[in-house]
Amino acid sequence: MSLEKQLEILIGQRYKKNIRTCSDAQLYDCVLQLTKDQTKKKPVIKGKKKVYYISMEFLMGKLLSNNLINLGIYDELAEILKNNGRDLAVIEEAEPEPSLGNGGLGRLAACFLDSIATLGLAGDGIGLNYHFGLFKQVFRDKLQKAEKDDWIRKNSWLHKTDTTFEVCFGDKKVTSVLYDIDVIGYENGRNKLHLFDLESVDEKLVKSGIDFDKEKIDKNLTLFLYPDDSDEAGNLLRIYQEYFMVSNAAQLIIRELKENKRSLHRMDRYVAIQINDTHPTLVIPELIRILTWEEGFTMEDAVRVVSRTCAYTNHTILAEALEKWPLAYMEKVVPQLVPIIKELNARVAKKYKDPRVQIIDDQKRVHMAHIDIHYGFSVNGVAEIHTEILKNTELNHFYRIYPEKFNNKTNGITFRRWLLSCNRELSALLSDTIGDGFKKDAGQLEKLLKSSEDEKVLNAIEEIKIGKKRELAAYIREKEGIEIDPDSVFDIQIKRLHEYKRQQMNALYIIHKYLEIKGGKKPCRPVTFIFGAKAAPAYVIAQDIIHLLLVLADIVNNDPKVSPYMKVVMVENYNVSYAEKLIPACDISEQISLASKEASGTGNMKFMLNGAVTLGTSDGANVEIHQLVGDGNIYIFGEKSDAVIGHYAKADYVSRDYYKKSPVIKKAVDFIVGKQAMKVGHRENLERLHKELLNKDWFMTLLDLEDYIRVKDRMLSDYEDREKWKRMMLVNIAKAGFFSSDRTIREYNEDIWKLK
Ligand code: 26Q
Repeated sequence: MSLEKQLEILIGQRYKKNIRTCSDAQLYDCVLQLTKDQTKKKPVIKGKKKVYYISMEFLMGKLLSNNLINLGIYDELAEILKNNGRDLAVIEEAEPEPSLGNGGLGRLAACFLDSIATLGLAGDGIGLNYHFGLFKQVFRDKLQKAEKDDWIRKNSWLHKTDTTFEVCFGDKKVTSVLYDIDVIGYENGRNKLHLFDLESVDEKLVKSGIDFDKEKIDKNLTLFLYPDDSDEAGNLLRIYQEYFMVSNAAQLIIRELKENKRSLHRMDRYVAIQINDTHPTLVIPELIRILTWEEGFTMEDAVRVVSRTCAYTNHTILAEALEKWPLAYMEKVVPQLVPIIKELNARVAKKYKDPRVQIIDDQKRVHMAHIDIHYGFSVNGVAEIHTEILKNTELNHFYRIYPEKFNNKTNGITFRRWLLSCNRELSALLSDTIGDGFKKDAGQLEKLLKSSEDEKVLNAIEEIKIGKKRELAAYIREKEGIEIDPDSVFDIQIKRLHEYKRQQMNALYIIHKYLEIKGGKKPCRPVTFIFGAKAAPAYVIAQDIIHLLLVLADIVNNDPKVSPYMKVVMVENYNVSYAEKLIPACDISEQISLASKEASGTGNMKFMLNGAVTLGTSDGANVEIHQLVGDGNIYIFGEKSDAVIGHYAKADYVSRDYYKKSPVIKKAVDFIVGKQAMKVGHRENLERLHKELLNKDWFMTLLDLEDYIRVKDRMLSDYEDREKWKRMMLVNIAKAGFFSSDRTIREYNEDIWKLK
């Protein structure tokens, strides 16, 4: 039966209407069902060995387009809808975005699931089904407010299974329910994302905003994702969540092994467990507990086989973000794991005297990463420079013990979402120019280099960019109520708000430009500065930086002398769906973290793939982008990571010195507490931020500010050399193939999982 007929039948049965007459929501509902029916026809990927990717976060984004593309029916369905006067892009808007991640780490997990299935590898994700996910961001009075994000619908990609497990905590026992989402490989079979939920969860516990009763673990455990990206203090609920996830994971994995009649003694032959940052670390002691207590293993045997099964990925160098929990918390939440953890600690202590490698430190805190490194077989960083820093500084004392465990796996992104789906125009141009091969083998994008002098191709790339900028301008007009000029340069910084990512440095550049224009120095072309960022609700300075950006938007956009030359937009509730609209429209990709602090970054790769040029520091994957495109196709500025690490070691960075020395810096910084800003902003937030920049500036904003201004100005003037710029766009697209997550996953499989 044709796809069209199937859809007509569904709409008729459910709504007694047809494709033309049903509402957008009804059409979405039936297209969702149709896609799920098609998915069921795909075989579940099987293999002798399977990887379980355990993660507290899976930032999947909307699934409709991606699934249709991977099923190979996107074009057909789009055509059917079009012939009936409907638009697939409009229908897609009806899909809520599952908000099950904070940022990079969660989005990476989603890209990895796509690539694992696409490569035909047997591999499932395991995580939690947070009812309200990460908070929804709204701006009130130029401040971020957090609201609950009620994303779950009656009909969705979630499939409720009949799998349930018991999970025991120190003071209570709860029951889990498993929901599955199918993960479809591109022209391949399917795997599963397993999301565990709490049977007794109670949504009514949420009062206003995101406040809820933190004590009632048996009702609140899966209500929210911990709204943190790397430096806030943890709490008990987080440990309850972590153990709930890994206890379910361990039970599921062991059940599947037994179903397949595999010997648990050789678990490592059939299973690889990838631990996504330290959050799922407790799976190690939990598996050891089950094997020794319930399966009759000796401690020796259990430790050996679990250590050969588990592998750990580190995603951050920020010392304050490494999880260490008081042993007392463990005693309360998971007393059954405490003897195991103590035994693991004792074994380490017997062999190694260095206090820096102990699992339990002298303040009785349990270091999660240390469990992973001692009792896993692989430790990987997520970009070359990141792995080098781990080996040479942060984890050097471990590297000396286990050099063979350390390896690098530079991050990647799925091209299905970040090119084929979000930029169909560019994707079509590439097909016309270099053939379809790049869709399965991203390395083939390099073929585009042959066209680097071809006017037709270069102009087509530029035209596509202009089209995407127009689309974004229309979207921003509708969503944010701000008019932006598609002919201006689009300069975009979108990522979680964190001081080390230095949105505040970009803000200082904006102030500097504003003051220049006020002083009569007009830029040759207007610039639109676009930001998107959520800040952890408890992260005070991050909230202040958001406030500053909203204050600047108000001042700049409402100044008739300046606004023809520049605009500032801080988009509300930045998420994956917004990223899919912003990234194809970008000219300048802001990747300006303090060197050594951004483990990799993945937005940088998405921008490059869509023809934006990077303005960045020598940090994370920027370093590899630089190596690939060469000096002439990227703008690098700022101190290098060695120098920065040196500043920390010598404690010799004094931000006030930079402020005193440079009138440009001083003027920009003082604008934050000047009359104009105070008039439209809040004194408390602005003064606190000003003080922070002058007295602390832990992430060295002022260190790189002058160089940033210099290089960004050069970049803007180069933008006027359209021939040069178009070639830069082309080279960036052509060289982006390396950053396909298919390549990353192939490496994980060859070096770590060894599935086939
Ligand atoms: C820690 C303790 C308690 C509660 C929560 C947390 C927590 C939560 C989220 C710690 C870290 C995260 C998220 C980290 C993250 O997103 N890291 C990013 O990972 C990307 C994928 O590898 C990299 O590209 C980014 O550079 C890195 O910042």
